[in-house]
Order: sequence, then C-alpha cells, then structure tokens
Amino acid sequence: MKIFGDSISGNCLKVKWTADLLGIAYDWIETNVLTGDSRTQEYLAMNPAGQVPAVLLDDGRTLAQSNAIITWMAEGSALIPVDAFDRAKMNEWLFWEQYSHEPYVAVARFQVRYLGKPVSALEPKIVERGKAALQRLDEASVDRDFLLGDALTLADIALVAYTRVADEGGFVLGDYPNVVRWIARVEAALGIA
Ligand SMILES: N[C@@H](CCC(=O)N[C@@H](CS)C(=O)NCC(=O)O)C(=O)O
Repeated sequence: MKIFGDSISGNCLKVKWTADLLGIAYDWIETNVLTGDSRTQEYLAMNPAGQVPAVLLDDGRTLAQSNAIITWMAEGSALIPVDAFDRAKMNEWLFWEQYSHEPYVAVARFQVRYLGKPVSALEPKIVERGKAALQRLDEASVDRDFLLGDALTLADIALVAYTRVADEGGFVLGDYPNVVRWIARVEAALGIA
C-alpha cells in the first residue's frame, strides 16, 4: 500500500507508527500540505477531502481519516481491546481526540510553528480548550501506564501524536507531569523516543 502523509503532521505520524509497530509494509509518499500537494486534481481524485493522511491499497481502494486508518490497520491486534466495553472506551478517546484535542492542540502548533503566529495572538478559545484537553489527559494518566490501563492501545497512539509536540504551540507540558511521564512510556513503546 501507499501512505500519503506529511511528516510534520501528527495525524500522518499516527498511521506511520501503527504500521511500523505492526510490521505492515508500505511506501510513504511525502505529501507537503504547506505547498498544496493534497489539493492537486490528482490527489483530490484519490481523496476528495484534500487532506493527509490517506492510504491507497494495491487493489485501488482508498481510505482517509487517521483514526479510521489506524483502526483498520490494527484490526485483530493487541492495539485494540477484545472486550467490547474496553474497545468502546478506546473509541471514546479516538473521537474525543478529533473533536476536543486535535482542533486546539494541533491547530495552535500549526499556527505558531508553521504559520509563524505569536503565541500571544492565538485565539483564546484555542488556548483554553487546548489546556483543558491536556488537563484531562493529565488526570486520566495519574494512576495508569496507558489510557486504558496496562497496555498500549490506539488511544495512546492517536493522542500522543500532537500531545508530545504541544510545546510547539505554546502549551507548557511541564504543567502536566503525568502527561510527560505517559508520553515517555508511549514513545518507548513505539520506539520513537
Ligand atoms: N480528521 C482528519 C484531519 C486531517 C487533516 O487535518 N490533515 C491536514 C494535515 S494534519 C491536512 O491535510 N491539511 C491540508 C489541507 O487541508 O489542505 C484526520 O484525522 O485524518
């Protein structure tokens, strides 16, 4: 399969890390969102959403949305709990990541690091909601190694992607000591420390 991804994007790195951990073979097609590579006619024909990541299978099928891709890749692996309730809890984190974490933590980072916006010029709602997301993660990781307990799941992979670089958006990770320790554990499990 081909993975279309931009190496600066946490959403894309989730897919790479999951494939690497599971030993899934792929060709990485670097797709620069800053220069509009995901908005060409050719790319839009494959993924009408005009975003990365996307995967193109050898049989021509395509799949987009980072958390949909990693869920498909990890089907049947230890990264997805067998128990239905635990699996639903993992999905709770995945949906929360896309609606209540990524739109703030990742967007702040993109605006500061890649668009050059001063942290002081960030929209207050982005900063407040980003801090709230980090606080929630800090509370969730106070008494457990990974978000669902003892074992790494897709919840950790999805959420570590932008949390580990939250500093680049002006957030102070040191204010969330449980998060700092959780990031180190997830990075070690993924071999990306
Ligand atoms: N919900 C999507 C978000 C994808 C997304 O926002 N991709 C960004 C890079 S992180 C992108 O492709 N931006 C370029 C554009 O929209 O033109 C996912 O999780 O895959």
